[in-house]
Amino acid sequence: MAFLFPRGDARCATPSRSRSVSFYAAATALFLAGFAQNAFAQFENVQLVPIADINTVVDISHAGDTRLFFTRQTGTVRVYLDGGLLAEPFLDLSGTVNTFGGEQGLLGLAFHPDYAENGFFYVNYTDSSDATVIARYSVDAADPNRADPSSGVTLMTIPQPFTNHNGGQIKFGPDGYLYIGMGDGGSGGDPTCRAQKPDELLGKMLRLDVDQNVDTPPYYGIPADNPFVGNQDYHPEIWATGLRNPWRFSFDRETGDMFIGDVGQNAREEISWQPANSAGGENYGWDRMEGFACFENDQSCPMDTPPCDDPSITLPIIDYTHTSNGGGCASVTGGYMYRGRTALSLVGWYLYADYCSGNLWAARPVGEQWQTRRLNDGGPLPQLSGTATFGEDIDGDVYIRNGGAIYRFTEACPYPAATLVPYWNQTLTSGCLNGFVDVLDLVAGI
Ligand SMILES: [Ca+2]
Ligand SMILES: [Ca+2]
Repeated sequence: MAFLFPRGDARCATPSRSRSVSFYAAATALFLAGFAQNAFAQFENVQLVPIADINTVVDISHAGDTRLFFTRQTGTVRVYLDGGLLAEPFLDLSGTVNTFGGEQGLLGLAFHPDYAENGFFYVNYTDSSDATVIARYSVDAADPNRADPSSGVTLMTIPQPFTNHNGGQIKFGPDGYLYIGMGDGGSGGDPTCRAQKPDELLGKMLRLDVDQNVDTPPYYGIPADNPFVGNQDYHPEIWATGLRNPWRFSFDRETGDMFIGDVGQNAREEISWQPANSAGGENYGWDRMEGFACFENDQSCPMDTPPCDDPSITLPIIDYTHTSNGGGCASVTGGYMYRGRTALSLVGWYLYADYCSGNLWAARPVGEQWQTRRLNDGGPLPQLSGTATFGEDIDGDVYIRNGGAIYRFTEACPYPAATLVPYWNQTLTSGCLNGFVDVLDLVAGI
């Protein structure tokens, strides 16, 4: 390290202080270089910490405060507060939802961006006629941990020809509009090409303005800039087309970009992506395409449906084959672009999983491509099971349902300062911010 010391430098009015500053600045720079080089390459300290035992959870959401809301497919919403589950459900729709089919039930929950003021939240469920229902409820005026069960109003009822492929996620985008992920109506291979038909709400991403008609049916309006407004062939609610069964979509809380996990047929599972400045109208390809591959030339599709690989089709950013996933059952579960604080080496990586295999991946853009990495192919995380959903809290920390429990992504932090001393000028193998701060403190304090 001798080169770091400005010995004999006559220009230094206070050599000792100058030496000290130079030395530690250089040391810090060396440390930062090592940190920057490996912060995104090393996940071995990432952990999944269980926070609650609760089964059948298919959605995890927050209401703009520190509570988490666990939506159970069987019809109830439970509140997670101060490290525990409240005994009484926030909402109980178990007498309303139909859960006979494996993909039916209470599937989605979204709180209005102004929930603290208006108390509105929205649910997506399948009813006794197998239809998808989008409904609005209000919080109990006297109890913030209970909904008013009599407050429900229905925005949309969308018939479903089969019991599978109901989509189910609803989320408010950064634009304040409510997005609804609709599956293609089910069976297999989209038998009547619903996902490509402009007069079908199935197989689409929908976008509603719930601040129109607040007090009168249908309790929503059409955003003026929805892409097909004025086109008589299309339902005006349609934002994007060509989805098979969007099982969990999300918005990057930093950029506003949208990620859609779209469940495939027999060969490929995919993640689609939409930039925050999208004007809508994307065609995600189903059922001309399954992921990056051609699927079928369904003659029941409209005449102007683009062929496989047509430039007008928006290809996914990621797909994986069922074979690579272990064969047999495969079903992607879309997650979140990680922007949290408890597992900092994951920041900037999009998390997703496969429900069947329990495989878990992180992905990030590298140039025009997306680099993907398994997080549980021998480490750092265990093989999962029943990964039905991810969720994000008010701070951006990310959760996952694994079987009958909810887990938080975290990292083994902080390192004891003594552990870091031998490595202060070497490459660290963790992106742990607490460790990082400890070392800076350590360096500054020498
Ligand atoms: Ca078809
Ligand atoms: Ca697609």
